[in-house]
Amino acid sequence: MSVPTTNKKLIAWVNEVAAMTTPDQIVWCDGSKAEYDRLMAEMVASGMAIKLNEKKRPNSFAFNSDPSDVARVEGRTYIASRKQEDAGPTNNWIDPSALKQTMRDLYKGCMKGRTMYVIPFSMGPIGSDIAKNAIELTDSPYVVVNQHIMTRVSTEVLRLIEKTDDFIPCLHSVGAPLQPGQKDSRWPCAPLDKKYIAHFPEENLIWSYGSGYGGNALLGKKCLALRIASAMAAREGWMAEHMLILRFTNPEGKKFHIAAAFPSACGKTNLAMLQSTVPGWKVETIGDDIVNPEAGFFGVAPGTSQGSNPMALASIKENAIFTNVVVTEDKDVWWEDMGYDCPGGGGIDWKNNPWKQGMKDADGKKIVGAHANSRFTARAAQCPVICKDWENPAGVPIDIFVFGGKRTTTMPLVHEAFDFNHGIYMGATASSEPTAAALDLGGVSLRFDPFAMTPFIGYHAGDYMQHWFDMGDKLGAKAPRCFYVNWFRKTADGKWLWPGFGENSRVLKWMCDRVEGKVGARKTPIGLMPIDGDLTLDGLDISAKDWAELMKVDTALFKETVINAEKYLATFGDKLPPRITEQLQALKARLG
Ligand code: GTP
Ligand code: SPV
Ligand code: MN
Repeated sequence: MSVPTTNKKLIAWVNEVAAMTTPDQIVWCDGSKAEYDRLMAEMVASGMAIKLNEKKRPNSFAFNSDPSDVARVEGRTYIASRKQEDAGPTNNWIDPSALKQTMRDLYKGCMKGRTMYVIPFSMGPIGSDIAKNAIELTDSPYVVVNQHIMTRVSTEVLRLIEKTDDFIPCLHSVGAPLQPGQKDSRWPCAPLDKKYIAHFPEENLIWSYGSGYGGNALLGKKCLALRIASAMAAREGWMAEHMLILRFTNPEGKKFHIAAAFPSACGKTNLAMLQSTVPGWKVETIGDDIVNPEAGFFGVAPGTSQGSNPMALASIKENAIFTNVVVTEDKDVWWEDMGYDCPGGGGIDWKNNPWKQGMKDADGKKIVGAHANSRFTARAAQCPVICKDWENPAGVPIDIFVFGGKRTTTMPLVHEAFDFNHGIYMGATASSEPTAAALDLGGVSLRFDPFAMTPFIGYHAGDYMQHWFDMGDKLGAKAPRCFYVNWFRKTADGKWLWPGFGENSRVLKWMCDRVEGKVGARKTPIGLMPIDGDLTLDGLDISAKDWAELMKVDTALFKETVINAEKYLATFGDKLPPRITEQLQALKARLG
């Protein structure tokens, strides 16, 4: 294949990587439908992909990963800044030259027997001033088809690179070379101790080895748009955040833009596509994971149902990719809590084994059909409530920041920050119980996850917090209002206290009413909270007792969280912004 670019830097890098990884051939991708169809046909032929029922799920495909390769691997993710202190306490660090040497040894000959794809892609609308041009080199055709959906893959990106002589290089290999005649596995990957998801922030360089799954392999997502971008943003004075964005329009037509940072698998996709239950108020989706350069959704499948997220279901009616779900007998997809029993009673489970719903293992434990972190990939444009401004290069003005996480105790349904600096403290001390999106966290029961960015801050988390204060100072009165929510409070006997999902619109409306000054608030030690009656519960079946529980600030419990926060923040050493300490002391004083 001839080389479709004149950019010397790009050609030299592709040649250098090819010399190191020795693929059988190099294919330059163009992002066309023909390319997508060809790769899918090849993967169906090789057994890697299952073509789904054309009538039930047109132009859609299912994949099963290797059981060892099912989620991001935070323990194998590195920020290799020149100085260790620049990576900070929340990141793994290896000296960049040492890491490069280790990885070069792994990369040597690693694409043998495979094709190396050169994917020109843009994070953000192609050509926008704030979009980033990048190239992913990968030996995974699964990555190519996913990138077609998640990013803008196009030869136009090559033209821009020729003009600017600038791109972000992203190198990826599944780390499974093939010997002559060796049969490929269905999902090639390397063992955990050979996996490296490496970032070199001073060079805007990404090297990933050994995993084919999600954020480990679709390098535009967490690696580029969060880890590398957050480091660039701090240098250049902008922000890269793990947030959904939605537009909430009231009956008078006034639009509010809300950005919410929840940790992985804590409900960003749900909130981004919420079906408002407040009469006259309407939600439109702008993005579901990252502010906001993506072209698609890589969403958690289990739990996605007509009841919990009808707009996500509508987005995956066709042209979708499913990874690690159940493939039913009639070749459709199914997962736990999809809202109905598995049609036909079973199918092929995420491990590619025959499976029946209700099956139990030797210990009597239910065998799930879909992995808890199984995902769908779908174009954002297929979402029925996608906002017409979702690709507007000018962006949208954010009115409200929401922070939160999964807390079955302690955190009330909603509270508001006294001011932006207090909001930063709220975001900085957000905490969550672990989810299936990162399984290698050990047995921790609670994790502090500042701004839902712990696994994604590409530099020192203390500097990152200071960057929030600097941005707040720059924005002044234009800084968004800040709120903290918790949809996940449970009763002592384990039932959800709040119905959640569409009903969360009631909480969003209260926030908008606050912004407009339409309602007052009660001052509590932790922040401002709704005056009874302002957050409408009309038509909801919530007892006064449950409501009181949802709104309760248990001072003793909260003090415990503050003590833990103080311990956690102490790990930032002298990089902890003084204003965080001030907020912490003020909160302690208010709690008494
Ligand atoms: P990443 O894509 O991993 O960054 O995560 P995400 O935040 O987009 O996750 P997603 O929206 O897919 O979260 C799904 C999980 O959150 C499922 O377990 C849902 O059941 C749960 N969830 C979302 N909203 C609610 C809610 O309002 N109430 C309750 N109880 N659970 C919710
Ligand atoms: C997350 O884990 O926050 C995700 C999924 O959005 S992944 O892209 O795999 O990181
Ligand atoms: Mn995410």
